Amino acid sequence: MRSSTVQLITLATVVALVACGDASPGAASTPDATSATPVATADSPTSEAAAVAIEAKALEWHYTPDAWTVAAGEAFTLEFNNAGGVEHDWTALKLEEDIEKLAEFEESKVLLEVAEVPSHESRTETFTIEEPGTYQVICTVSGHFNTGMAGTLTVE
Ligand SMILES: [Cu+2]
Repeated sequence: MRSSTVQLITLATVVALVACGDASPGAASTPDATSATPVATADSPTSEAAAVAIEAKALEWHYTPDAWTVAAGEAFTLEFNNAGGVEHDWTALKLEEDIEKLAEFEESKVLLEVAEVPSHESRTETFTIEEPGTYQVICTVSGHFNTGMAGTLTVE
């Protein structure tokens, strides 16, 4: 008698555990999935929109536009489109390294560049600038800066 009672209790416990085990995942996953889905959907567009794109078009002898603004410490892509008839580049100089004429230019002053883009070609590159400030942008091809091929990149 005693042993069969123990067996019944044990069996009942196992059935209860199995029943709980079956019920728990179903009961728990349904509300979790419902509440988690909107959160994940809201997060995804925000993180994907982080890369900022700016454009620069080169003509003789200027950039269009000739002023750009990006956020400090955040990656941005620059699409540089040479719509002109000769080679151009887009070179941002380091802070405090602004020049007045091309003769003052040295490679050591270059912060970043999209170099040597042939006529009617485009380049897209991704950069990140950590330090806020106003950076001078110039075309380093001989004679171009002196005829006004320059712009301003603001990092804020
Ligand atoms: Cu140029």
